[in-house]
Formats: sequence, structure tokens, C-alpha cells
Amino acid sequence: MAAFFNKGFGRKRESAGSDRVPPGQYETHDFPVLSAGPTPRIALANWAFTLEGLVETPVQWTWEEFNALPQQSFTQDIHCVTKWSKLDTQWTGVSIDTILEHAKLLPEVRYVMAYSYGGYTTNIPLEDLRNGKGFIGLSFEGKPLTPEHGGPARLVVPHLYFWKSAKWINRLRFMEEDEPGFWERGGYSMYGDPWKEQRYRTDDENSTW
Ligand SMILES: Nc1nc2c(c(=O)[nH]1)N[C@H]1C(S)=C(S)[C@@H](COP(=O)(O)O)O[C@H]1N2
Ligand SMILES: [Mo]
Repeated sequence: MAAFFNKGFGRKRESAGSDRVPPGQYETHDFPVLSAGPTPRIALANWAFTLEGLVETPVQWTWEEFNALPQQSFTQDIHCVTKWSKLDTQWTGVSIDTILEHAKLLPEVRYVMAYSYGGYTTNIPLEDLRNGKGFIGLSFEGKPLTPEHGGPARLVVPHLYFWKSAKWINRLRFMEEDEPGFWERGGYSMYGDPWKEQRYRTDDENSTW
């Protein structure tokens, strides 16, 4: 039987997707909730999403305006620094590429600070949000995003540890220099690559922080 001699034979495989589970992670089929504080409840009538900082003119969308932007579907694996990974999560939302069509960034922009309702912040390099890598998620597995998971809208940057995916997103600030956000100030990685196990600041390459 061909299957007897397949590539996986003799290898320790915890699940069908183990080659998609980064080092030190395990696969879960639940969707754990991880929030540093209470879940903010945002009335859609008051919701706004703003681009600011090193941008020629700041841009702001209401909920209605934001939902009129073109949306896409995304199927992505996500990896939490507390060691769970969840494969093939399905989202719809607005890609950061689409959002950036509405703003003229100044040429020196290299980093982005994401701000959430409730005060959470996290930093991400601009290049890690562009070219299909980051999006504002509005629905999860076919349903509007629940408040616990960041509804009405959250940032999703699946190739970095999931703490970079700010729930209850409210604004993005474009910056020239990197700055630590909430967990990063507490000693977590400035970048957070799950495949390099960049959990803590001490795991960062060339860290000057
Ligand atoms: N605003 C906000 N965003 C957040 C967090 C948070 O506490 N507040 N926690 C982060 C962490 S550590 C993780 S692992 C994911 C968890 O998302 P989930 O609760 O939908 O699984 O959200 C991230 N985004
Ligand atoms: Mo996390």
C-alpha cells in the first residue's frame, strides 16, 4: 500500500495538519477567547475606523461606509502565543490593501500601531499588513464576529502570533519607527513570528528594545 510508505510514515504526527502547526504549538478545534480586559460593547451607530499618523489626510469610516468596501474571504491558520493553533479558520473582511487605496501614506511609513476600543494596542510592520497579509475581519465561519472574538471588527494578521490581531479595532496609526504596544511593552516580541518562536522580546533578532 502506497500509504504505508508515504512521507508521514515513521514521523510523529499529532494530527493531519501537524506540518502546519509551528514549533511549540498544538492544534485545537475550539476557539478559545483571550482578552486582557472586559469585552467592550460598541454600538454600530458609534463605531468608527480611522487611519491616522503619517498619512497625507486622515481617513475615517462609519460602520455603514466600512461595510460598503469590497470584502473578501480568507481561510487561514492562526497561532496564539499561549500555544494553541487553529487551522483553516474562515473569515470575511476587508483587506488592508483595499483600505490603503483610500489613504496616501507618507513614504517614510514602516510600522503601524493598531488601537482597539478598550485601550489595547499592538505594533506591526507595514509590510506584514500589505499584499494580502492582513485584513479587518467582519465575519467568522459565516456569522458576524461575536463580541468576545473582537466584533464588530478586528484586525487579523494570521502569519504572526494572534496577539497582533487586535480585537475591537478602532484605528491604525502609521509610523516611521517601531513602538511597542500593550503586550510588547510587557516583554513580548516586537514581531512575533510563530515559525521562529518569537514569543518574547529576547527571541527577537537584532532587538534594540
Ligand atoms: N483588543 C484586544 N485584542 C486582542 C487581545 C486583547 O486582549 N484585546 N488579545 C490578543 C490575544 S493575546 C489573542 S491570542 C487573540 C485572541 O483572540 P480570540 O479571543 O478571538 O481567540 O486576540 C488578541 N487581540
Ligand atoms: Mo494570545
